[in-house]
Amino acid sequence: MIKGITFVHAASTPAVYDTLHRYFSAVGLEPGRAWQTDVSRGAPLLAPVGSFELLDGIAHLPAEVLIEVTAIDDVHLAAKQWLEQSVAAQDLAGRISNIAPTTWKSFAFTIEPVPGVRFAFWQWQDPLRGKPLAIEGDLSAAGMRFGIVVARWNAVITERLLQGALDGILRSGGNRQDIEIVRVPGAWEVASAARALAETKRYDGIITLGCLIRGETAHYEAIYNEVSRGIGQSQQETGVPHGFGVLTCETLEQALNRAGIKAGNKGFEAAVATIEMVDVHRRIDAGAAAGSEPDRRPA
Ligand code: DLZ
Repeated sequence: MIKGITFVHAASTPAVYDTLHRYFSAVGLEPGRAWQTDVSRGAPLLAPVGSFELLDGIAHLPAEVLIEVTAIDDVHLAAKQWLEQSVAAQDLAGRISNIAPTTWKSFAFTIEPVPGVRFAFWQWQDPLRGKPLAIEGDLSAAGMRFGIVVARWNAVITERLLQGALDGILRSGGNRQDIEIVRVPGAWEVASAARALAETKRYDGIITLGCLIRGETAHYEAIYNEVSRGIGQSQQETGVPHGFGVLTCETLEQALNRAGIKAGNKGFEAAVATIEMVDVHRRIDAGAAAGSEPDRRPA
């Protein structure tokens, strides 16, 4: 399964690297996790959506890296101001173009933050073209804090769910120090601990993990109903997203299958759903705070 694509640019000198890094941060690309070895370093810069596109039959491209924007006038102004502050006046000529129509029903301008390294920013002419229709969360857990509640009952299963949840968070860019694990006796106690964690407001999302096996659990229905009701209620009343990773199975074999043996790992799935919901909440909140439509993705 393809997860992503990276367009890399090897800076010609350390100074060029630093300049480009400052430039891209200034125009709003989100810094990813930078890395450094004795001989090299890298600084990922993230955009909400990206693609690598093969082209044929195009006579002229403004640049090899095209960055789609909204409010191109503002971006142009910001880029111009950045250049004026960063480059000596006598070296400014030709470093930024005016906004002009392209061959693909758009407007674009180009900028060379470093001489010879050119980028184009562009925007569709038709403001409704590609209008995003749906709010959708990212699966990046970077900077998110999580509380995980895991039941000890049926530990052979729930420990696997926990490993799956940790795997989901860490592989999505989360940090170990941002994860609090709380162990409780059984599924019955999961909702109460989840609520206690959520009420502290120290966590962006809560992940609940447990395992009820019908054949081995007296009052299975009663326990299950209460667990799911309690977790749902905690989520609704605290406003903190709760991932639901409490298995309800007929047999131990079925539970094992859902804990990573055959049918995926429900702990992983609960963690990933929680990450997505934290981001969905953030996007909705950001839209409400700005008094405008939230950031949306093409449906
Ligand atoms: C008592 C009990 C039973 C019979 N079965 C399960 C189960 O399958 N899964 C689970 O997580 N917990 C079980 N428990 C324990 C209760 O959830 C609870 O921890 C105890 O009743 C103590 O309150």
